[in-house]
Amino acid sequence: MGEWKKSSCVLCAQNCGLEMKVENNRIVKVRGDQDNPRSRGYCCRKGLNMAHYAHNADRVFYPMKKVGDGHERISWEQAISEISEKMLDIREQHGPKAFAYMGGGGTGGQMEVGIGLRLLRLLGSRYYYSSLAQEFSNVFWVDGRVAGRQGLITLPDPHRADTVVAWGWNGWMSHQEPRTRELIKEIKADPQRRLIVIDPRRSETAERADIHLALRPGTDTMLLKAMIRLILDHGWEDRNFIEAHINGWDELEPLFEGFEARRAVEEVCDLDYDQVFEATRLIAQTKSCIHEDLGIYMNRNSTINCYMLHILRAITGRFCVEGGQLYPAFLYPMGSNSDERNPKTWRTVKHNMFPVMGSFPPAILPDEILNDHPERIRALIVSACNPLRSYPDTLAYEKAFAALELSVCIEVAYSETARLCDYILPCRSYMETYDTTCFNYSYPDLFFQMRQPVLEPLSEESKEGSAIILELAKAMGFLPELPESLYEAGTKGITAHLSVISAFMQENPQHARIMPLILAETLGRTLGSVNQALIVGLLVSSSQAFKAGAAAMGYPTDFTMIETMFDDILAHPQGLYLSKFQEDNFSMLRTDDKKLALKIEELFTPVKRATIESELKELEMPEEYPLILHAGLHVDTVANTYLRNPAWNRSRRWATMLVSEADAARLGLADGEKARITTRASSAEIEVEITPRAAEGCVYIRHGGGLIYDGKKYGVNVNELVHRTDRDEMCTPMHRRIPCRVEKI
Ligand SMILES: Nc1nc2c(c(=O)[nH]1)N[C@H]1C(S)=C(S)[C@@H](COP(=O)(O)OP(=O)(O)OC[C@H]3O[C@@H](n4cnc5c(=O)[nH]c(N)nc54)[C@H](O)[C@@H]3O)O[C@H]1N2
Ligand SMILES: Nc1nc2c(c(=O)[nH]1)N[C@H]1C(S)=C(S)[C@@H](COP(=O)(O)OP(=O)(O)OC[C@H]3O[C@@H](n4cnc5c(=O)[nH]c(N)nc54)[C@H](O)[C@@H]3O)O[C@H]1N2
Ligand code: SF4
Ligand SMILES: [Mo]
Repeated sequence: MGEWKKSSCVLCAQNCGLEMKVENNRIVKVRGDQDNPRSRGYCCRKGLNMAHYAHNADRVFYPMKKVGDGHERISWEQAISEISEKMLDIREQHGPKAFAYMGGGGTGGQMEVGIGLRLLRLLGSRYYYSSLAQEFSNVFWVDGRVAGRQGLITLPDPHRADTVVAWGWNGWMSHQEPRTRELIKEIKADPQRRLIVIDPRRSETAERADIHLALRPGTDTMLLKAMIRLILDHGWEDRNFIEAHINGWDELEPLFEGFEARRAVEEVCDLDYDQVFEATRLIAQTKSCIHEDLGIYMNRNSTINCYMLHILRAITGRFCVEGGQLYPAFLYPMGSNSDERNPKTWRTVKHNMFPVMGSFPPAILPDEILNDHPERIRALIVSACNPLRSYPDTLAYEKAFAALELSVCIEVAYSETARLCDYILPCRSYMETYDTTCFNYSYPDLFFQMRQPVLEPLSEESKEGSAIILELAKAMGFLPELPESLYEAGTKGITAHLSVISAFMQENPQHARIMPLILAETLGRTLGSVNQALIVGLLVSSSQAFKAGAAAMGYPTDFTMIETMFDDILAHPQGLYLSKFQEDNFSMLRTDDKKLALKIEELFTPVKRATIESELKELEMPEEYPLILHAGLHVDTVANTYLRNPAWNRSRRWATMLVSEADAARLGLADGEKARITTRASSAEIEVEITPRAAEGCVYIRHGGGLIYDGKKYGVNVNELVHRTDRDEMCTPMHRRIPCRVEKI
């Protein structure tokens, strides 16, 4: 009984290939898919628990409208007409700046966000908020400067490296690389390869390291400066690489002049100098790569730390080379280019904040709603994210949602966010749709997987997220009446359809802006899936580099390429390689001279100013809040907020706060007892877990707690403990350094 179907995991950005056994439209078994060429059978316990995502008591099955404290079922006609009327009304009265769109994509699928952003632009707004801007703004901003354009992100290539540095990254638990646990095991087994972990605590990854630099929390800036100084002092830099590929090195070098590396390492970072020396030598003199993650991104000095990480890689010649740091090939970029130096770039009305890679930071959204500026945000569409648990300062978010004139949530679940929204629109889950993500990074090969549905929609009333956006756009009059020929063309195949559409667009150039809507409406109807039509659109609008690489893989070079490729995609539910980029990795750069533009003048002063003395002073914790709360470990008992049913962790101890033995002794806390934690935002009672996994001076609460499942709340929502002012200059919340105090109850 039952049928095994190929799919992929949607619970983190690795999107491992999965096979699922389906009986009576229920997922009953899951295993890693050996045929997926990227993940090759790899799968973690989250993926194995996919049934909890697809089937659970919180699924929403029909449109709902808020009435009193709850929601009532309404029809699609009522939902779409009321929402679109209200939106047009708000635009009429307050103008386009009143609108924001949030999320729309994530680790499961991203076809909705393309069309969602189109709708936002048609409304006249650019206020897009997403999770990317609470983790990556700093690094994406630096990446944009170095590569000449935002949207060009760069990533390490650890599978082909001999020395892998995990810097503020707990890969054993969080993955974030293909087949991470296999990677770590392979390094361990190979005497030629090394894993260096830079993390204040003995994480699950640190436990498996050849070298663990357990630095004092928040002292990465000093360690980076020291490493760069050591490299220059010992002539370990790659002068040929610097000459050929770095722009502005002469002005950068003085930033590190006279820096006392040994003193910084010993007095600020609390590290052993010889160990740091050896780690630095390995980074400089072996085929090394560095994977930094939230320990850096959501922490103090994130922008200059990301900057110095790039400097470190560049001077050791590890950029754009195999096993180093690569600009990955892509079919579509993760975000757009938004340069804050351009006066046309939108800013927020309250904080005058700019977007990075097209996305505004969620940490300031409550303030952008809760103010009396005539152009404040009044209407919000939220989709595929759960700000009431994922974004900082839940209490501020609750107030902000209550102040909105219109809130719409496109969801599969009656989430904490959906509960506060005026309208909930039910979408099909990622197990019921065709979709894809841009996360399958590598260079030069471009892997692509269009996930295919493994389940029939659990509710006949649910729609693809992208189809819901299309409905709203149509109801607001953004789609003109289209000739019947456009609808009919698709029945003769994709090639025929594209040629009819292209003729139509030539005659009607004024419709260029709504091209994705036209494709979604017409080809989407023929294919029976808006997402599929949008994927065809991505292939059409792909870059020359992608197309040249596809031709090299044997795809036809004429206009039949798209249909041939799409057929191939459909025939490979396990995913396939679509393109092999032909030029070297430096060709991905968008700087005029194709060099790394490492000279970022705005960062010179902050880098110079970070001295041993200034850092020692700034590292001191306020008297009232002497401890550091690490607000949100991404360990294997959390899958962001996707797995709502706590049953998936039944046998595990997950709703605790990790405390070191030394701190527990000082505070008089025993394992298993409840303690009170207090921050600037709020306070909570939580069970103490005494563990060697906690660094002294820090306490840790796992991310994704406080979900209300089937009417009951489980665990502590760590974002209630984060104040929205706990953020940096890019408005990234400092979730890895929230000042707190802990008391025995
Ligand atoms: N199992 C599981 N995996 C996940 C997720 C999940 O929910 N569950 N979520 C996914 C998502 S969206 C993301 S973004 C990733 C996040 O993946 P990670 O970034 O690996 O996750 P964290 O748990 O934040 O680990 C950060 C590490 O930084 C360390 N750290 C804290 N302070 C400092 C410091 O001052 N300096 C340094 N050098 N290190 C420090 C912490 O001790 C911790 O071990 O995980 C992804 N994978
Ligand atoms: N304090 C603190 N906060 C954090 C973090 C932290 O470490 N500490 N980590 C942050 C990080 S790194 C990230 S990436 C964010 C993630 O935060 P979010 O971007 O909010 O992502 P998820 O928590 O995964 O929420 C996904 C939502 O999408 C819904 N959903 C599932 N399938 C579908 C679908 O097919 N369509 C639609 N429309 N919706 C669907 C789910 O029910 C869920 O409500 O959280 C961040 N928040
Ligand atoms: S590593 Fe990520 S994508 Fe792979 S099975 Fe685990 S949660 Fe899913
Ligand atoms: Mo994330």
